[in-house]
Amino acid sequence: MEPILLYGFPSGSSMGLVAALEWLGKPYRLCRVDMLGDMREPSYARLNPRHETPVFITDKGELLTETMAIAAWLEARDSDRRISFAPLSREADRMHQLMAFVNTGFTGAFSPLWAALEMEDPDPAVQTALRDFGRRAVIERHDKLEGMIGQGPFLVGERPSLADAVLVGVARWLDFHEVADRGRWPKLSALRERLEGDPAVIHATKLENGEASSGTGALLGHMPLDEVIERFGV
Ligand SMILES: N[C@@H](CCC(=O)N[C@@H](CS)C(=O)NCC(=O)O)C(=O)O
Repeated sequence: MEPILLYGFPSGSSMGLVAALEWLGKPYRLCRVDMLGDMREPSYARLNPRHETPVFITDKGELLTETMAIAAWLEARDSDRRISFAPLSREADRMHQLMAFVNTGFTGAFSPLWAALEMEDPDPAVQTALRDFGRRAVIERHDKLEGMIGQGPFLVGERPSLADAVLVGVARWLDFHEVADRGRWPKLSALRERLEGDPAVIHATKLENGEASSGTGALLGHMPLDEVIERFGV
């Protein structure tokens, strides 16, 4: 069977993995998950007890969660090196380094901002403190990432890789939370612009928004969440 990626909307980090599947060019299926609704239902725990996206169903029908584990699965099967680099190469090391940075500190810096936004019965003082702490953390992590970006057009090498895929879904949260003008980080801003204009990212964003997009043809279609839970849930 073809692997299936469950990606979340609105504004999920998993949008970048959809783009990575397009760049990879091998047949895949998708399942679109409403993070504010279906993902919170008890039945979703059969796919991921932490109630998070992304979730991946491998070609053997096995469940795999965590962005870094899914990226590693794709990398191991990227025989044509479309989204990764030769094992043991300097580029592969650098790609792993950047992916780890983005998936940990960079992504985590937004947590207080999400917590402030999603508070059910907000205490204004706590909300303000969370926003302030979150803004400072996001700006600090952006400063650090700006310092890590080289002179090339993408995070590593001359074409988008898994590192760019892990970044692209998260980087837009800067604008969503109105933390700062993206132009404050010129290299990161140029990279984001390049990625946002990439056909695979445009395809992934359209799907996330509920619009039709066939992409390059590797996407074989969407599966309803109920069916995925029924067939692959534990
Ligand atoms: N460590 C996980 C984190 C995944 C994660 O936090 N996903 C977010 C969406 S981007 C989520 O599902 N959050 C739960 C929620 O929104 O309630 C990974 O890297 O895959």
